[in-house]
Formats: sequence, structure tokens, C-alpha cells
Amino acid sequence: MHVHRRRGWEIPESEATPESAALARHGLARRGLLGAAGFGAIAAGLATRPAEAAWNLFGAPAKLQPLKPLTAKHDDRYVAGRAITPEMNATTYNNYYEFSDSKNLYALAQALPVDPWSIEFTGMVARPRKIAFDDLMKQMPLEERVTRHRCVEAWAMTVPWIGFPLAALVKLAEPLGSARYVTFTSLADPKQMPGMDSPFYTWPYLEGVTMAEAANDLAFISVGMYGKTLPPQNGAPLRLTLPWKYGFKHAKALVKIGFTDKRPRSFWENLAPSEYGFWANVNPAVPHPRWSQAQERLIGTSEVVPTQIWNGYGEFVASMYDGLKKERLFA
Ligand SMILES: Nc1nc2c(c(=O)[nH]1)N[C@H]1C(S)=C(S)[C@@H](COP(=O)(O)O)O[C@H]1N2
Ligand SMILES: [Mo]
Repeated sequence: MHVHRRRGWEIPESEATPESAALARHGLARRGLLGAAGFGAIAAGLATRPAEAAWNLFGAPAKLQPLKPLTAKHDDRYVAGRAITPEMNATTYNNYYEFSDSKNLYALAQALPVDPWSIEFTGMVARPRKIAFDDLMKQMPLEERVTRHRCVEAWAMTVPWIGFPLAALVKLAEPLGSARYVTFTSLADPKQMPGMDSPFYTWPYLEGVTMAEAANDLAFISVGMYGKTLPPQNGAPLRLTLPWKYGFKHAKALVKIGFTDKRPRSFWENLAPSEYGFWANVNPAVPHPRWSQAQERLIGTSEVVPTQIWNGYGEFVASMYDGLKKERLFA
């Protein structure tokens, strides 16, 4: 991730997909669109792929799923301090392994049915139940927040999200007092998600946070972006957004919110425990085993900027970790 060769017509994907490169190190063969040779080249950071290649791989771009306008009062407690990433970039440069381990998966994701949708509250809750997404939307306090998104692959975006505090969802779920963690499970439907036929992943995509983290006001559930409902490639109809943590924590297309007293083992932790842990808080001083985290590329621009500890949100979140210095907080 330290290679910054890029020209205007190239998509930043040309610089590798390091999360999936963990597989190469595990000696696992890879099939799929690129084939093993293409993957090797990309993992080595050698491949350059013009934007048009995405169209060639998938044919003509799919008809985009229609999105509904969605607006909410702007919350100005969280100042992005950066230009908003152009919508085109934020909605065509994605990580969503259920569809593909290429960043150019937006066309593949268009067919995903996201309406109607329901979410299950499971585990240590007063009443395990299912709630329709539409009913949830009637009860949640919507707001717009512009926050920075930092992927562990050292790229970043600034996105105007629409959604509600995770705390509001937790309250609705009525967790028991004995619950210590909240888990987030993504949809796993191989009929809709072509990336799932890849043999080495342990689906469904799962993530988790502590109850204290879930209660922090910065923890957010996004249901929209750029004044509209979420596009499928960004996690429609609802996804987690934790701006102080690396992006892999932000599970998409949530179907289950669980409560447990045992620390959950997440999708990436299962795959490469030496690289991806539970806490995954952003810290420029703690390199990933295979690359530096000191800087980040701002998608949609040619800028590379220094990374900030807690992704710059320390005043809101750092105190939660005061008693946890022995934990591996930054991986
Ligand atoms: N279900 C699911 N959620 C996921 C992922 C994924 O592959 N599957 N990728 C994660 C990673 S690594 C990142 S950086 C963000 C990317 O979100 P974006 O595509 O909306 O920018 O989604 C996260 N959520
Ligand atoms: Mo990521």
C-alpha cells in the first residue's frame, strides 16, 4: 500500500486489494474473475487497471437500482475537515466480498433485493423477534453526518451518511443486562451474491463491538448516503458505520443484531487472526503486518494525507479504552 502510481483514468484499485491478499499468504489458490495469475499481479501491486476494465469484466454497467430520496437534519458535532468524496467514487469503489474481491462490484450488486427487508434481534434479548426495516425506519431518529471512513487498506473516503445512532437500535432490541457484546450479521445469500462461491471464506460476514462501544454516540447505523437510500453496493438497506475503526468493522446488509456475553470472532479474524483483530481502532503508529498505516489515499483525488489516531475522533472515543491498554486495540 505504499505504492502511489496513479493516473487520472486509473481506478485506485490498481494498487491492490490487501485484505484478500491474506489468502495468498495462506497458500490458497484463488478462482474468480481474475484467476490466480491476475491475483498475484494485483497482490504484488504491479497491475494497473483502467476504469474501463470494470465495464469489460462485467459487460455493460447494470441498470442501477432506483434509490429513494432521503434527507435528515444535519448533525454538525462531527466535522469531517475534508472535502466530501464524489458520490461516483464512493459508490463504485467498494469492498463487498459476498459479491467479489474486486472493488468494481457495483454492477454485480444491483440485482440484490433489498425491499422488503427485516432484521432479527437474537441472543441475550428480552424478546427475540424480527422487525421489518420499514417499521424500524418509523421509530429511529434520522440524522445526516459527514464522517471519515478509513479502510485498513490505507484508503479513505468522506461520506455524508444518513442514519441513526446505533444506541437507538440497541435500545429497541432490549438487551439483557448480562449482554457484553453486540454482533452484526450480514446477509449471506449465494443465489444473489456470486462472490460467495469462493471456498475459503466463512460466511456470513460477522462483526461485533462491546456494549460500551455500541452506546457511544459516534457509533452509527447508515441507511442512506448522499441524500438517498443506500445503494446495494454500499450495504443497503442498512450497514454499520464506526468512524474511529477500520472499515472492515462496518458490516453491510444487516440481517441480524445479536447480543452475547462472549467476544465474537469476526469474519476477517477467522481468516487471518494475525492481521485482523476485534478492536481494529485506527492508529497510524501501528502498521498492518504487511504495510504501513501512517498515511491514507483519499479516493477520488490524488491526495495522500497522514492518518490520525482514532481516525481523528479521539475526543469522542478514546476514553472508552482507558482501562484496556493490554488489549490489541489497533489491529
Ligand atoms: N458484508 C460485508 N460488509 C463489509 C465488507 C464485506 O466484504 N462484506 N467489507 C468491509 C470493508 S473492508 C470496508 S472498507 C467497507 C467498505 O464500505 P463501502 O464499500 O461502502 O465504502 O465495508 C465493510 N463491510
Ligand atoms: Mo476495508
